[in-house]
Amino acid sequence: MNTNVTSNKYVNAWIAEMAEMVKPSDIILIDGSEEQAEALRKQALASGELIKLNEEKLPNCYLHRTAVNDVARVENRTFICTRKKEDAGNINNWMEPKECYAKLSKLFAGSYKGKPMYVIPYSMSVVGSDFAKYGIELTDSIYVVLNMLIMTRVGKNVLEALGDSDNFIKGLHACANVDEENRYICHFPEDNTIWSVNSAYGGNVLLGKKCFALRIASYLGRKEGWMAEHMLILGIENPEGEIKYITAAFPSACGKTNLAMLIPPEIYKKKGYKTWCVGDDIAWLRVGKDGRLWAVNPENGFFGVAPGTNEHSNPNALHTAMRDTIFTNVAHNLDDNTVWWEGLNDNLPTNCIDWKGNKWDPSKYDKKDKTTCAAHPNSRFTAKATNCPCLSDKFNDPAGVPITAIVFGGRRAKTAPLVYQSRSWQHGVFVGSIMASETTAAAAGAVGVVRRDPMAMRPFVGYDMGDYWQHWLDMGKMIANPPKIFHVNWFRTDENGHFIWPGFGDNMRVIMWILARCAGTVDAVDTPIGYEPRPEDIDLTGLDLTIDDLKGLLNVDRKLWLEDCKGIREFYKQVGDRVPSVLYDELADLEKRLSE
Ligand code: OXD
Ligand code: MN
Repeated sequence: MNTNVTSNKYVNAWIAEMAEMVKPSDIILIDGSEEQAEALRKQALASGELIKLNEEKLPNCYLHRTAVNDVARVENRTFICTRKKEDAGNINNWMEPKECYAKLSKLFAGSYKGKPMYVIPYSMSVVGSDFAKYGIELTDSIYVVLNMLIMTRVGKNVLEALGDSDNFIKGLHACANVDEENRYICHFPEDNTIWSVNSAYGGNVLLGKKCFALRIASYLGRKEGWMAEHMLILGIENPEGEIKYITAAFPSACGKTNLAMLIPPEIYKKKGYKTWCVGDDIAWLRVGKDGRLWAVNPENGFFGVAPGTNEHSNPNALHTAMRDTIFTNVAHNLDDNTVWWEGLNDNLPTNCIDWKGNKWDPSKYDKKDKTTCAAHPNSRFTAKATNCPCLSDKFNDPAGVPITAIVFGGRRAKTAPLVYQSRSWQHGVFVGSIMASETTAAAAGAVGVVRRDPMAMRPFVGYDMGDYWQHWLDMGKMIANPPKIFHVNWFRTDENGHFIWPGFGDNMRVIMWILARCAGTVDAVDTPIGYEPRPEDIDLTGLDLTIDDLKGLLNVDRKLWLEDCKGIREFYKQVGDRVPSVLYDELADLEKRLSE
């Protein structure tokens, strides 16, 4: 078998070594051409791996179903394998690298038997740009190849840009038996290596995304003086044509994709405001020569959650996914060979196959019982960024976009107000470090379980969390003109457990205050937790909300906050002895202000 499929000796030697272990029938280089992609799609259709959807209604769209035991990221089986345990930190799972390689080698051994090895050269960010980092993923799955072709920039030009360098991320993936008990997603940041075995679900196997662009990249960012963050990037254009960009970090399932593609409410649309999506999940950030922080979205597509996406919540995402898309684990509407998911519309399909591949009976569907869903709650669309109607024209700009504000957020029923501004970069880092989200019992009025998710990066930091916070603090010193840092919470509930704030496009009203603060054109109220808007400074025109409702949304309940501080202290202790002391100082200051 010819293992010399590239002209780079390091790449070829590594492919040969991996092929020796996984024993493929053949080795195929993915060149990024449409002809090759089309041939692979045909093959996947023939094997049943993909189902072709209605060409008129959903041109070039396909449906795929994963194994029923393989539908989401698996944090308990995700490992950071640094030589020293303390470098992975207390929040990550750790395995000693040699032990991990040995253990996984057994699972990989012979796992490609009868199948070719696909070699995917890909770039995160625009090929050749200052931000760009290259990876090669080896996989036995056509589904992975076709998803990577959408999610990253794939092709021979990546190999040309890599040249004869050994500076690339080596990703090895095998579906193997999709065995849950032997599923491992392992990262070796000191070796530029990712090994993923026994899964075929996107977040575990599209190695450019969470594995590389967040876990490995966060490690590289610390070493090289930049940042890899779990953030959307959004541009707001004012009637004069000036565009300000913000990034926002929310935990998974808190509406990042919706905010990234938001449509302005009428009051702003009429005035001529527009919004532009640069990214919906990941931002890489570097200090520019001008002393500002610049961001790119290193991805090339969206791997969005389908359920809940509809004409109201996110029309832009819906339109993006109407062509050239791979749907995973959604329902298959046999009447017109299209797709359906809970929350798409109220027309429950009567002739439909559910995500498990079984006939679905809509009369048995119970909204409160996820097991009766036609589409899996974590079903996805993999869609091209360039099909997004509101894609920013800076999407492919190698320089990225300058960031005016960084927004953190979570899902809190009572504690966090609608919005507040941090007092400084250091205080902003503190605000990010104490981020938390509650499990969604909120709808029933009960307060959910709080999960601390600093900077929305809990599952994605490729090293010790305390070191990560120190890196944020250090970056602040490198940025002459840093973005201002804010915190938002769209999810406050009333005494009946109903959301008070309308959310979705109306979140722009809050962003407008954030931008006004950054421009220095609006005052604020100094509260124990930070600066809050004066209620009259958030435009409520056209909303069914009063100034009193807004006062409620902005209220800081000192007792609840002091209680929360105890949880923060607990969490800091869990993170361990690398928590920067200035964050403890910030916590003490906060407690003092709350007690005054
Ligand atoms: C996530 C995702 O889980 O983006 O955060 O898929
Ligand atoms: Mn995400």
